[in-house]
Parts: sequence; C-alpha cells; structure tokens
Amino acid sequence: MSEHERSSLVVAEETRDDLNFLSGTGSRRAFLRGGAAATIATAVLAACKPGAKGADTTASVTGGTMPAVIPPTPRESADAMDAMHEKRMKAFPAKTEGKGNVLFEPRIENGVKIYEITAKKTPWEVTPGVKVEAWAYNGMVPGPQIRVREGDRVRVILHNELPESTVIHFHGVEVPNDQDGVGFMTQPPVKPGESYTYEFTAPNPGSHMYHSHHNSTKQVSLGLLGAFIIEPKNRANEPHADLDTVLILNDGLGGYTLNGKGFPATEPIVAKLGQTLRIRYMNEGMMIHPMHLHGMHMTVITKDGWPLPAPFRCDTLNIAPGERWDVLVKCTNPGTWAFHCHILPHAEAETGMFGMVTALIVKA
Ligand SMILES: [Cu+2]
Repeated sequence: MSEHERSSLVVAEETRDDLNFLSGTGSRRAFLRGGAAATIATAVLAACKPGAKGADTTASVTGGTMPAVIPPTPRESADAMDAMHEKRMKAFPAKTEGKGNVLFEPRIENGVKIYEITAKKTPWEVTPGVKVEAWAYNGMVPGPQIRVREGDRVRVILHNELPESTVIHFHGVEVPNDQDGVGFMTQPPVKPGESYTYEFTAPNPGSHMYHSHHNSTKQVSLGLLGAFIIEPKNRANEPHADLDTVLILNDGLGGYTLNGKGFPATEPIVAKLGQTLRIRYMNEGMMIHPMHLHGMHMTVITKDGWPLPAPFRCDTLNIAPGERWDVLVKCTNPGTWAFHCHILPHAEAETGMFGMVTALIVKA
C-alpha cells in the first residue's frame, strides 16, 4: 500500500472512530455513518491504486465511466482493522480528566453526618478527548459515593445550580415518606438557585443509590446519580472481602459507561491472587446490561441490598435498570481478564472495544 492509500484509509477510519466514540453507543445512525466512511475508505483506497491491475478497464457508473477498482485484500483489511483494535487496547487504562464515585467524607455536626451536594453542569471527559456536558453532583459522574452505617443520622443538603428544578431520591433506602425525594408526591421540586435539606436515620443496609427523580430520563442520564451504601450495624454476617468495588452502569449522554467512563478510560480492578473481591453493581441506565467476567465466576450474595437466602454462582449477571447486585469473586486465576457487558454493541465494534469494558487484573 502506498503512503497515499494508507493515509486515505486512516483518515476515513479516524472519522468512523470518532463517530463511534462520539455516540459512544454504536447507535444505528453512527453505525450506518461509520459504514459509509468504510465504504468511502475502500473506494478511495482502490481508486488511488495507480496502474493497478485492470486499470485499463472501465465500468459504467450512472452513465459515466470510471476506472475499475481493486478492493483491498482480506489481509490488508484485517491488518487495518486489527491496528485500530490494538491501538484502543494499548490505550487502556487511558487517562481522562475527572474521576467519579470518589468517597464522600461528611462534615459531622452534633453526631449528624452532613453531605452538601451541588447539582451543576460540568464538562465531563468520557473517553480521551471526548467531552460531554454532564449534569453532575459536586462536579463528578457518578456523584461522590455516600457510605454510612445503619443507624447513622444523615443530612443531605442539595444546592440546585441547574437550569431546571431537581430533587434527590434515595433509591432503595426505606426513608420516611417526606424524605423520598419525588417532586409533587413527597415534596415541591427544588427550583434553580434554591437549596433543600433531607434528613433521616440510615435504615435498611445494602448497596443503594441516590439520583434525581425530576425529569429523570434526562437528569439521571446526564449524570445526576451516585452510590448510597449503608453498611450493616452488625457486621458479623457480612462476608469477608479484601476489596470492595462499586460499578455503576449508565447508558445516557456519555454513551455506555462504567463509573462515568467508557473504555479505554474505564478503571481496571486490580486484585492479588487469592484475594476476595466484592463488586456492587448498580444500574442507573435505561437498558439491561449482562456483565460478564472472564476466567473466574461470581457468587451473587445480595439483590437490592437484601442477602439472598441461597447465593448462586454465575459468570454473566444481568443488571436491569434500578437494580443492585452484590457479588464476590475469589481471585484464583492470575492474568488480565476481560470484564464487560455482553450486549456486544455496548462493548465492541469494528474499531475495537469501547463503552462497558474493563479488566480484572489478578496479580500472581
Ligand atoms: Cu450493556
């Protein structure tokens, strides 16, 4: 392939790359546009082959004539595609600005844990170079991770700096009715520029969430969401875990994301051989996401914070919108293992892996 051919192909591929990245979703439109770019690339590649075999023949196209084209060989096509896959994989874990789900250290006043949360528009880098305008809690997506203990007195003060009203709902947390955060059902919406205070005693332990419950299709998918974990007062029945990871799935504005980032900007989970990892899946999106782990199995221990009477094992666990599932992984198999949503258009395209993909790295 000449330099000209190569550069034409690369330009077209970069265009498709960008489209996939921008949509982050492998959406039908992006897919079709990507396909168009690929067709152009093939045509350009072939048309630029000077003196290629058959160049003296002509083909009739819409009444005119043009030189016959010679498509790239399967090997050339495969090499071009594989180069994109390799580039994406080698970029992992890619650096991006901003990190979500950071542990929220409360201010404590008279024994009350106080969490001040400002909802505001924030530029958010989902994958390297791709920024979206997120609606974020305290400037991050997911919002800061709230972790309290059953019986703690908790106060959440919401400051609304968005151009719309909003509220905070504590998803899965069995709060008194007037603290449930549903506009016009349990409280008036919090208008732009206003603040609102929620207060309750942390009830049922488990992996829960907090998110907007006002115009939520837009507000939650733009990033107004976070983990709300209540640890049990009595830890005697808690399973042992060396590592505790929260994995929040979303499929909104930023495309398919794990903790607010798309592959290759997702964060790998790193464990030592023999360690037990607890993963808390939370789906804040609008679609199901069957999360699949290579090389090891998961033992599912809780559903929506409630311990299962009979834990079960699997390697693929479907996480539906609003659900939380806690699993344990005994890290017995060393290596870097793919860990991804198994709805394949959420994870892998012609340009390589994207979206809901990360890795579990078990270090020997
Ligand atoms: Cu998925």
